[in-house]
Amino acid sequence: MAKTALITGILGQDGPYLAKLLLEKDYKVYGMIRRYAYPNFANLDYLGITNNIELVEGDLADQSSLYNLIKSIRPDEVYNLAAQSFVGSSFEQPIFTTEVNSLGVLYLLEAIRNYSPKTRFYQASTSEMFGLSHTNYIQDENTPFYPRSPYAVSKVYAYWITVNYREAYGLFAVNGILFNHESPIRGIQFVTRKITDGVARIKLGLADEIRLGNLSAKRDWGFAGDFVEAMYLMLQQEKPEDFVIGTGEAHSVEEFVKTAFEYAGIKDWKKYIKIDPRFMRPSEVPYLKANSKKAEKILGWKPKVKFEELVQMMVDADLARLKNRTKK
Ligand code: NAP
Ligand code: F7E
Repeated sequence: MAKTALITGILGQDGPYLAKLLLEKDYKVYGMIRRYAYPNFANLDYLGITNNIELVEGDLADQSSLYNLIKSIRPDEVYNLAAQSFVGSSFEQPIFTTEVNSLGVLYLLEAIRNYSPKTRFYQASTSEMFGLSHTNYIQDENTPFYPRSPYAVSKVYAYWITVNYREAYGLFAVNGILFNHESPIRGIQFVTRKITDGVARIKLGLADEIRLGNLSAKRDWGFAGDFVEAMYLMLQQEKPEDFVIGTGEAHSVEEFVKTAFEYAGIKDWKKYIKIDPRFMRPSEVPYLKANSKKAEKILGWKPKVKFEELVQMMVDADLARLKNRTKK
């Protein structure tokens, strides 16, 4: 019998990549979407899988919708990818962020505990939980958390409630502590996509600047398509365990900007960058770099796409998307 999986956050970046992977493995995939007047299927369309997913309605802020879904589907696996995932907005909307990212996870775990305790559960945890915790400037599963935003704090709660339901009730519930991962379908407000979209617009004569905040922050940027394989592998293990997933390389925002402009053939890139205080954060995470040795050893997981290749893939996709536009 084909396995069934319920993916929350199916319209975001990771949902479509994970769904594609599971469909290739013959899963029946349910994708949870919120109630919207105009849902946006662009990311599922981009990967050509919109018609292969059974869309079901639910909201992480609505406990009853989650109970009903778990009760009726009783999936083999739940991948909880839904979140208010933008760190910047979490300073503007801390309560909403916490309701969705923290309580939403508890609602899902309670639904599984009560109605489908054999369901395996994946929680989308994040390197943001490490924040200022710079043990040796590289973070692994034993690095203490020091969250620096309402988003990161909300995810620390979600991390521990997942661990607690595993230990208290014996659920197969795990945390993937994923470092930044990007792709051509990355949300446009995240810095990588904002840069590649901006570079493509400048190259095509559609814009003349990119406004950015802190250029010195360093991140461990990988490719979303590689990272969803790790999510899948975590739920196929004999034992439920948490894993750090990243590339082991850190680059600054400035390096990302320079690489993207140079790839597009623009050398004097500095003149197109304007520093705008609106994009600075009240408390910043300056440096993140993953040690994924545990994942390599136990899951056999390693990233395939390197930093330069990722930047190029994203610039190419934005150039292709924008090439027929004209300046307004
Ligand atoms: P994303 O593109 O922002 O997608 C998140 C999805 O969650 C969106 O499609 C959104 O739905 C949905 N959502 C938000 N609030 C919801 C609610 N109340 N009920 C149901 N759905 C809701 O995020 P992503 O980059 O794919 O990341 C996936 C997950 O991994 C997130 O939990 C994120 O926090 C975490 N994470 C991401 C990274 C990364 O670098 N990408 C790294 C570590 C962890 P709408 O489309 O309806 O708005
Ligand atoms: O910022 C700096 C910004 O918003 C990266 C989410 O997926 O990954 C993501 O969170 C860095 C920060 O990602 C701008 O201050 C400079 O230092 O692309 P970002 P993030 O905050 O790292 C983690 C792992 C998640 O879990 C999150 O869900 O870039 N930066 N100038 C800027 N950032 C943005 N967005 N916009 C700027 O103009």
